[in-house]
This record gives sequence, structure tokens and C-alpha cells, in this order.
Amino acid sequence: MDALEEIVEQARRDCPVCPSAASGCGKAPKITIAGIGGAGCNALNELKGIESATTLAINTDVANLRSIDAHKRLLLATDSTKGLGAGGFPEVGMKCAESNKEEIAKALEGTHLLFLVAGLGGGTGTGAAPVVAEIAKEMGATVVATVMYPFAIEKIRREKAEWGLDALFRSCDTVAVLDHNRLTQMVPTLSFGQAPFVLNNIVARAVRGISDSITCQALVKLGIEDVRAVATGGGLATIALGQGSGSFKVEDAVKEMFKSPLLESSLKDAKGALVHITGGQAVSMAEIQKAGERIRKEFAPKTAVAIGAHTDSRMMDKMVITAIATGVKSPKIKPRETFSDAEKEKIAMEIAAG
Ligand SMILES: Nc1nc2c(ncn2[C@@H]2O[C@H](COP(=O)(O)OP(=O)(O)OP(=O)(O)O)[C@@H](O)[C@H]2O)c(=O)[nH]1
Ligand SMILES: [Mg+2]
Repeated sequence: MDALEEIVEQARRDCPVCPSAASGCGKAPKITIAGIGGAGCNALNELKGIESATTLAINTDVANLRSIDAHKRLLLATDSTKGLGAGGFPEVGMKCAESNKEEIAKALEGTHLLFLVAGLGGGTGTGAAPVVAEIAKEMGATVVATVMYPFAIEKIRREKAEWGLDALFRSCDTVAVLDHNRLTQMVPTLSFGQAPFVLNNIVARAVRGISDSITCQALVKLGIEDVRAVATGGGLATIALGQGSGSFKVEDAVKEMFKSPLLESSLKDAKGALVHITGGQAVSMAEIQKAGERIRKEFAPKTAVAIGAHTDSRMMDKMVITAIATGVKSPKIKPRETFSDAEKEKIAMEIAAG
């Protein structure tokens, strides 16, 4: 073994799971990941132990908040909701957020980049997320919403989801949509009950990957300004994952990623992409570079691609890629105008009728 090989061996042995764990994240930009409503807060439980961002659980439902492991928890309390949730009414969720603007602003203080996570179709996530986004934008943060879209059979929820999307497109830089229907198309064996947990996990992986790449001593570090450049005016986005191991890990991981956007859309036409590559101990820097080159080649030449990478010693020979692709087009998501009073009334009556 020559000198270089010996140093490489030693690095392999001593390399911590996340280099940031040993070095600390220093004076990094402040990233907040806010879960809003039941689904958004549940997704935060998948981010236990995260150091690169502050997790903030926001809900009108005190019982759900108690079950969430987050750095900060904020109850949107009003006299009418009494900590029992917004009952499926986005307008109630919106009012609760508006009545607690100061508390929300305080919880977001100093944030440069905000990831909002919510399930659309209920009252709190749908109604409060756009208000939280507006507050963060006023404070100068870049806001990326990652939202989960209801199943086709949940007709009333979908109408509310469209209402929420419309508001989010107005208030956020980027709105990444993950569609429950698309997931169950991609994995037909998945049950109705399992799908939400899978999406929570995917959202958590994607935001954690980007966050770790910005604030930690990543193998390939993402600059906050690169992330902001891709996210600003990003419009409709989605998330995709790919993985591989063995001799063709790079080819397999990249191929899977481009095949697997969690919203019916083509990643190749994306305006921008925030990509995070995680490689196990046995994955070489050359393989990570090769993956980066391949990813850039697969996207259209105009796509602005920002790539970060980490080593995870628990993964050995495996490579996992997560991407948030912005500026995509989807036949399913056509943000509509805000509902008229008559439409809101119609929806309220349909909900009351069950
Ligand atoms: N992906 C995912 N979706 C969920 C989860 N929980 C609920 N959902 C879906 O997300 C949408 C919104 O539900 P919730 O988040 O429970 O609603 P909420 O925002 O808390 O609103 P209220 O309960 O009315 O105050 C619905 O379509 C649910 O089916 C979850 O843990 N993960
Ligand atoms: Mg709820």
C-alpha cells in the first residue's frame, strides 16, 4: 500500500456518517423546514436528528402537535378552533394563521430558506401554508413549498387542494407537488394507507438532502445562492429519486431518477434542478462526479442544475439521488383562480352533506 492508498484507507475508516456531525455547521445560512397541518407535521417526524435545519411544526390541532418531534412547535390557536383542528376548511386554517402572524414571524426569524411541507385538501395545511409563505417572503426568505396532492377519489379534497395551490403559487418561489395518485401508479402494490407514509419519507429525504448540502461540510457543497437562484420563480416543481449499486450504480440511479417524478411531468424540460447525491463508503468521488455529469447531460441544456453530495457510511456501495426539479409542466396541475364566494359556499355544502 502506498502513502496515498493508506490515507484513503484511513479516511474511509474515520469518515463520520455525516461530516457535519464532527465539524459542526458553523455560521451557515439558516434553513427552516416547517410542517403545516397534520400531514406536514407528520413528515417532520421523518427528520428526527436533523442538524442542518430547524424543524418547525405548525398546526391548529394540539393533539397532533404533541405527537411531533420537532425543534419548535407552534399551535395556531383561536377561540373558535380551540386547538381541535380546522375541520377541513381552508378558510379556517387561513384565519388561524392570520390571527397568529406575530408568532409565526417570530418562529421564522432569521430564516434564509424555508421549506414548507403540507398535505393539500384539509383545512390547516391548505389554508395556513400560503399565509406562512407570505410572512416568510416579507422577511426576505426564499420559500419552497413541498405539498402532497390528494387521491382522485377524494373529490372535495382535490377542489380544496386546487384552491390551496393557487394561493401557494402566488406566495411561494417554488411549489413542488407530489401526487398520491402518481405514487400508486408507480407502485401498484402500495395500499391507500401506506402511500402517505411513503410520500412523507420522500419529502423528508429531498429537503434533508438539500439542507445538509448547504449547511454541512458536504463532499460537494451547494451554495445558498445557487439554491436561491434555482428556486426563485421556480413555479411548479416535483421530486424524483433514483438509486443504484454495483458496477452500474451511476447509470441505474440516474435512469431511475428521470423515470420517477412524483407528478406526471417530464424532468428533462425542467427550468432548474436541486440535486443531492448520497454515496456509501465504497462509492468513489469519481462515481459521484460521473453521476453529476450524467445528470447535467440528461437535463435540457437550459436547465440550471445545482448539485450537492454527501457520504453516508451506512450505505456501503449504494448511491441515492434525490432531485427537486423546478419549472416543470403537468397536465394535472393547472392552478386556477381563487374560488368565488358562490363556489366556496357550494364546497361547504358538499362537505356538510358528507
Ligand atoms: N402524505 C401524507 N398525506 C397525509 C398525511 N395525513 C393526511 N394526509 C393527506 O393530506 C391531506 C390533508 O390532511 P391533513 O394534513 O390531515 O389536514 P390538515 O391540514 O391537518 O387540516 P385540518 O385537519 O382540517 O385542520 C389529506 O388529503 C390527507 O389525506 C400524511 O401523514 N402524509
Ligand atoms: Mg389536521
